[in-house]
This record gives sequence, structure tokens and C-alpha cells, in this order.
Amino acid sequence: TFEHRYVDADILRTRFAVAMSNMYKAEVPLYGDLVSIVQGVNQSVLAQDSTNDSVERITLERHGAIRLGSPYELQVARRLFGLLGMHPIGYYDLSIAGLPMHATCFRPRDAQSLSKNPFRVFTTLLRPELLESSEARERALSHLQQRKIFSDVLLDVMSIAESQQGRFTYDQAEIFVDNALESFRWQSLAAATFEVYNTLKKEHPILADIVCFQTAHINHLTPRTLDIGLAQVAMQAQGMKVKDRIEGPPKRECPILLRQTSFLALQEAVSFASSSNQPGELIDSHHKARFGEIEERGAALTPAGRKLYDELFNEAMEVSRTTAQKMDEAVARVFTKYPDTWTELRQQGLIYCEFTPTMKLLPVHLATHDETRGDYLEQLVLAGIVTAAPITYEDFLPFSAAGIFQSNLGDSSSSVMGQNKPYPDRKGLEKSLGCAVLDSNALYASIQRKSIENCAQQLGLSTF
Ligand code: OOG
Ligand code: NI
Repeated sequence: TFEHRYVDADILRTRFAVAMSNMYKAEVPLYGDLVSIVQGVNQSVLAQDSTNDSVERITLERHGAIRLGSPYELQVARRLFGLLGMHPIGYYDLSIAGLPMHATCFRPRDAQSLSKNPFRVFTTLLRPELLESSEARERALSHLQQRKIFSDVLLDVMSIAESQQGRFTYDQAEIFVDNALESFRWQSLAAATFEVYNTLKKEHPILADIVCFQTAHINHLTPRTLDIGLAQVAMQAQGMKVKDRIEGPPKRECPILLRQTSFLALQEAVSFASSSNQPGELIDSHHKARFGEIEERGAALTPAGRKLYDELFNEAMEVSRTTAQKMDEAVARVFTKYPDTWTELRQQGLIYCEFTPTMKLLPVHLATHDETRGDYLEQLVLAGIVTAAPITYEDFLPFSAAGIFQSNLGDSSSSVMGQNKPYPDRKGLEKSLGCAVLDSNALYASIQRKSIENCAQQLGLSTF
């Protein structure tokens, strides 16, 4: 039929993510080693207990990161990811870490798309207004205006898809994937001269990385591990230079949010034109941008759960930030105050859950909703009529992202205005993006609510 002419966006997203993973494996062989380590760990964990997420999803699961320079680039990225069923969700302020940038995450939004493939891209945008040197700012802006990271072939095929209600035919999809990949491929010939690169790098190393290259090179692709502690040990055993601590919550019985660690950015060969007057003459140098990251995902927290998390995290950070070990100890100690059984987390409204009716029949004493009995849904869970599975956190953590960024910057001094003072500007990012970012809590809440409605319907109940 007519519909069969078009490629399903969920299938296209998987194809794109797999193609990107293959490209990155060829570019950064250490990433391939990381994927092998994670798959080994995941197999051993799955052999011991089964989780709610499918093995297929976890094996395929990745997030990547790109750093964009201008609102134009961000708008094209929004269209590109939109065609892959990925939408801008959440706002992340990185000025908290002295970085002149803010971010959103492009990812699928509904439960069905997420279960097919949750591929996400953490996308940062430069905030020139936060740069201290006006000279560096002018240089960066004029360079960004000239560069072209998206080819005409790509832009054309995207326009065609948009005129077909956001869908590609099979032939168009192939052109799209091939050309979209080129926008994120590593190019060892820089777009800027060596002099410009050094000027911008002196201002901020991230600025040079964002501005001086021909593409928005993907700077890491992160597989999801079911046990980040085990994976970290395996990384060290293979001699990888691993970041000094795991970001996020401590190890727990009931994992929440996100824990991340990485191997540090590699030094890679780059050549630069010596000056714009003599484009033929090249200078060989190097650049550090690309690293390898792994992550363990836990339950999505409700606003109440997140508030408690942030309070405890801040409390732990106040204790001592002198060494990684001291920080880990403080986090572990303070987080003993965070409930650590699924029942408590659920009953105290700290996590989002997806509820599913079991085959068990509703006993007579529970067959009707009696207001005096308290939380009816919770009683059905305790009676085994309904199961409650924590919903996986699909987003990022600003402090974790900041920690990953900083681990790759060494001890370079930052010259961002008001160092380490937060300057959030969600409206500014939305203006650059050309649309509002979605609220992740609303998405988790909607998945939970739909599952509850489904339980009610299947059990023949009108309400909970
Ligand atoms: C992104 C760093 C943040 C994460 O997973 O939070 C990050 C970047 O370096 O561009 O990778
Ligand atoms: Ni990452």
C-alpha cells in the first residue's frame, strides 16, 4: 500500500544510530573496546537476574554528544533529529561549570518509540555572550557564519521528507543517513588556521573545538551498562585512562537517575592551514576532543524525588571536594538518607512507575474503590493484582555532564564571565532552537498515567 513506500522513523533511527556507531568504531577503536567490555558485563549481569528492559534495547542503546556553534546549526539539527523521531527535551545550563554553553537532549518521547530505540544526542550550543574577550567572540562568530556542516544534498533530502509529512522513501532514507553521517564525521583537516585555533583555544578550549572544524564531530557515543562499577574495573584492567570518579548517585540497591564515567579524551592528529593566504601550506598539530563514556541508568524521579536528590547531592558536595575518594565517601554517606527499596520509593512518590495488570483475579474485598482504604492502586500492587515497574530515566544530569566536560579540559583556566556562577537562559536556547523544549517530567507522568488507565480498563474499574 501507499504507507509502505515510507520508512518508519523508529526503524530509521536505529539504522542511523548503528551507522554512527560503526563510523565511530572505525574512527576511535577504543570505543569498540568499550562496547565489548560493556556487552560482556551486561551478559554476566543478565545471566544472574532479569531486568525490565529488554536485552535487545540495552545492547543497542547509545547516546552521543555534539557541540554546535550557531542558532542556524541548532535549527538544522532539530529538523534532522526530528526526522528520526527525536525531539528536544529538557534544558541544561553548563555555565554552572564555567562553560560558555547550554544544551538540550534530542530523544524519542513516547514509551513505544523509546522501547524500540532510545537513541539520544546531548546537543550543546555555544553562548558567545558569555565569552569575556570580544575579540575571540568576533572571530568565533565570523568563522561560524562561514562554515557549512550540513551539505546541500542533505538539506534537499530533508526538505523533501518534510514535504512528505516528515517521512522518507527507502531511496531518500539512504541518501539522508549517508549525508547526515558526514555532518558528524571527524575531519583531520581543520577549517580554521593554526593561528585562529590557538587564539580561540587560549580563550577557552571548548571554543576552539566548537568553531575550528569542518563538521560537528560526534565527541563520544555512550553504551549503557547494567553495572558501571564492574565496567569501570574492566576499563582500568585494559589500561584505559579512566576519569577519577563516577558521576551521579552512589551505588544503590535501587538505581536511580544516571551514573556515568569515561576514559579521557585522546590526543589526535589535526592539520591546519598555516594562514588563510596560503591555503596549501599545512601545519601538523593535534587536538583533544573525543572520549569514551559509559553509563548506568536507573529510575526516573518525580519532582519530589529529584528535589530530595538535589538536596542530598548538594549536601554531599559541601562536605569536601578535595579528592575523588572524599567526594565518593561523602555522597555514599549522605545518600543513606535516600530510601532504597522500590516499595518505599514508590509509596513516597519519589519515582515514576509503569503499572501492568497481572493475570491474577481481583479479590472481592478489593473489587471496588473504597475511599477510606487509602491508596487503592498501591493496595492492588501489594496484592499482586498489578505490577509496578520503575520507569527508566532517559535524560541527563547537568552536574554529571559538567564533570565529564571538566575531566577533559585538564586544569585550563576558564575565561567565562562570572566563572562557575549559573547563568541559565532557557528562553535563549528555545529562541535559538526555534521551538520550546519539552518537559521530561510531563513525559514520564504521561507514561505513568496511561499505564494506570490501562490497568483500570483491563480490570474493569472506572477509576483509581
Ligand atoms: C557533552 C558532555 C556531557 C553527558 O553524557 O552528560 C555528556 C560533551 O562533552 O559535549 O556527555
Ligand atoms: Ni555523554
